[in-house]
Amino acid sequence: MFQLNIICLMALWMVFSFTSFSQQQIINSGWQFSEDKTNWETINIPHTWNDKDAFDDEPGYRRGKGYYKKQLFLSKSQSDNIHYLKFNAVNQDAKVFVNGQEVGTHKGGYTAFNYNITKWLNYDDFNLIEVTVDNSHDDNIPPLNADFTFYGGIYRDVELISVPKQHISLNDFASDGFYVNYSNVSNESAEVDVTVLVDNFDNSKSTTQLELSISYEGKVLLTKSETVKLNANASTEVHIKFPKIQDPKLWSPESPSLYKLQIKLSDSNKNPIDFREQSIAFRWCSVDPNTGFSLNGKPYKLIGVNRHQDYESFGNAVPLHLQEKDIHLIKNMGANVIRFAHYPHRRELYKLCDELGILVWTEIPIVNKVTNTKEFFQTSIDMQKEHIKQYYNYPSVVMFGYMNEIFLRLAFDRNTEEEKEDAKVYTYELAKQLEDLTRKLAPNRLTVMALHFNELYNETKIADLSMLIGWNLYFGWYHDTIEDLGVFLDKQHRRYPNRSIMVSEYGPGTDARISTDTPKKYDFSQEYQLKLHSGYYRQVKERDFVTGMTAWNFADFGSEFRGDAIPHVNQKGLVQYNREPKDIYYWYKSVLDKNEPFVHMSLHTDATLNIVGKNDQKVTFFSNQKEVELFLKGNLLKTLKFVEGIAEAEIPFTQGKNTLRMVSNSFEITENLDVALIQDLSTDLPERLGINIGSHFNVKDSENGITFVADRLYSKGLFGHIDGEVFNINKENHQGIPQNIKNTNADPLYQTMLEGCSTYKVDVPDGNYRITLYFVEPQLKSEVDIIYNLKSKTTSADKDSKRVFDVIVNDETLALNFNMSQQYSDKYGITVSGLLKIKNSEGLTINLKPIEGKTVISGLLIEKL
Ligand code: GCB
Repeated sequence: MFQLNIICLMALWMVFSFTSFSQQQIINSGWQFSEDKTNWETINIPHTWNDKDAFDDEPGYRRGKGYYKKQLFLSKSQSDNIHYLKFNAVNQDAKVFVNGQEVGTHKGGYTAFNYNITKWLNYDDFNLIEVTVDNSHDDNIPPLNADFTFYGGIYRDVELISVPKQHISLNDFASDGFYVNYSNVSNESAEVDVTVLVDNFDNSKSTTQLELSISYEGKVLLTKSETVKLNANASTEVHIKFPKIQDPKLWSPESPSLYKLQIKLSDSNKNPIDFREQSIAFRWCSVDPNTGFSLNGKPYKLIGVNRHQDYESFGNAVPLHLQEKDIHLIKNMGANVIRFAHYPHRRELYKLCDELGILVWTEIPIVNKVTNTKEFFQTSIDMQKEHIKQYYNYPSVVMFGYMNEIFLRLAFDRNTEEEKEDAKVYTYELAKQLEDLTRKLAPNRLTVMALHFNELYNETKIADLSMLIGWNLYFGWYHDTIEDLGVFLDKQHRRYPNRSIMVSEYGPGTDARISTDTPKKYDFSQEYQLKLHSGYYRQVKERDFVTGMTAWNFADFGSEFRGDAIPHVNQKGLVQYNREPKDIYYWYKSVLDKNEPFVHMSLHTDATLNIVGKNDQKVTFFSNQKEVELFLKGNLLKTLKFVEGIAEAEIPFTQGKNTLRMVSNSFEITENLDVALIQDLSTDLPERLGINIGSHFNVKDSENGITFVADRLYSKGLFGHIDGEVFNINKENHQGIPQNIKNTNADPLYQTMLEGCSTYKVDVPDGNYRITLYFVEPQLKSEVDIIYNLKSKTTSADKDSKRVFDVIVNDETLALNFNMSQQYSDKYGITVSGLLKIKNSEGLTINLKPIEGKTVISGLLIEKL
């Protein structure tokens, strides 16, 4: 479908006249795409070719070339104009052709660029636009290496901008051609000046008129106009200073007061020819090594999130409205800051942060390592110039960054000592150049850099360059304990009393399907996520010198090499990849959001709640209220009293339907739960019972429509293992094996398992059943190098050891000489099923008889027939 979006930049002032006025068309529709220039498909932009292959069972994703083309009609009436083609982001190398002529190449996948294509155009005719995009690894383009997927494609809007010969410049690193500066901002008054770049593409001199105005809530407060004489074929810089604004309404997350700046350019006959509009705001901020961040003169703890831009099933080609929803979700959670990691995100989102009141840290993607070449340095410098100039005018932006964990690879790669020493020197050199550039181009912003847990940053003094240091800290996840965070922060503060620091990343991987009464490190449970986040929050709040914290990450995101509970996805999100909140989102809302009274029960009600071997179930509630009354089946059970957003209750559920009601002054919420009390299987066996063998957590399996309950030691009347040990790659890790299990989405069910188990018993009553056993061979054929695992090296079991065993259920043989590594491909999720008649009250006994090596088993499903 052909769709042409025409945005007139100044509908308001546009009068019917023959003077041409600048026009911006978004030309996203009806492009052709091909991976080989032979087979073409019609697509719309935003587009990526990696939305599927970065998530399939095959390791890796296509990094190479993609070809795009589109025909563009221009009428003769436009032949006097200057035409720019603007790409808002193409990952990561783009070569652009117009009518077969190369017009330019751009390196870097996260900033905008444009080309003046006028001289290649034909009028009253179609023009062929072609773009060759390449997302192959390139040593001269950052990021070289990072924990996120580098989806290839034209994934942000493409625009055709047509302007008269005199216009507000489009030539300064694809910025808007003007820069707003503030000075002497206080409660009493504020000053604004604006630099406007005006270009003249005529061969003769020209006179234009610039009119600027500032308004608030529709009322014009100040205007300024200036006659601008332009030389032939030249660019002119105009500085316009407004008189002082008295009693400015200050901007803050609590009260994001915005003023409007309008810039109108007219020709010598006073016909408007170009226009810009920008929200502006008055605020000032600073950091102090002892008292942290302050906003408008008052200490202000930054608490918020990092955000990646990709989204389930879209890769990085995400419709704008979904991205804007993210920013609303973040605001509604009560966050006051976003770190747009690890690259600039869509500009519309920064505008939304201006409007909603969210402070912003923005950065370019120089991540994990640097290449010591002129080209890499130049690309990095150009990228930071584009970044600052394109994002300069957003008042929400308080921090400009340029590097993340830049010594990560240095700490892990097996380089010689000499190479390591070299890398320290050239990395520092690039950091210094970028720091100087940022201070020069963005003098009123804070400079910032994020570091990983390593002494290298202190030793090289790179940590002394920026005004604020963000530590990315994973205590209680990749290493040590949650409480070690405070110890580390105190030590850094003691050692470097002049540095301002914040916790720029933290958080555990969490799968919304996993829950447990006994959360353990690295088990991906929602309960461990709560433990870690609330522990960090408390420790940061206790320390005035800590500027703030930004959770890693707002949402789950694609990272192709990962083997988390959802393979290829980094699951540290507060919300899932499709933005469904995890419990932790509600916990943050309970401590941060003062606006919207709510309560959330952290029980996952979309399946039956299984309660095994006990009467009561502990349930956690989150609320931003002090108290909430909890009713069970109409009777008041307890008044929940919330401390740091949390209250707990032991609930005496009964078999079948249970109705819970939560009542406060501002709401009344009813939840209906279907409960299966499993206390004696002879009477309580559900139609289908799933057991997550070898694990302390329950895991929801949406394909089977049931929750596999945690394993236990056998006790009469119930189920459990008689012997065997939980299989883990190391003592600290409770995930089982950190690999993608092929041919299934129930990865966590397979990833955890029991090793060396010979007997497993389930005391089911007599009857006919279908029994399904779940297996995977845990030995690593290919070792995954998870470098973010800073301390604990993956200790794989002996790669050559064989594992062969018989599987016998009661007296029936389900598998003889079961040898998974011989019969199946690596990390294949295997099920073995059989029909069984259980009689004479014998119950179900699974015998695993080792022939070679130790047995393993991951799960069991019993279905009544
Ligand atoms: C980090 C990185 C981030 C990773 C994160 C993690 O420190 O800055 O890019 O995704 O750790 O999840 O390990």
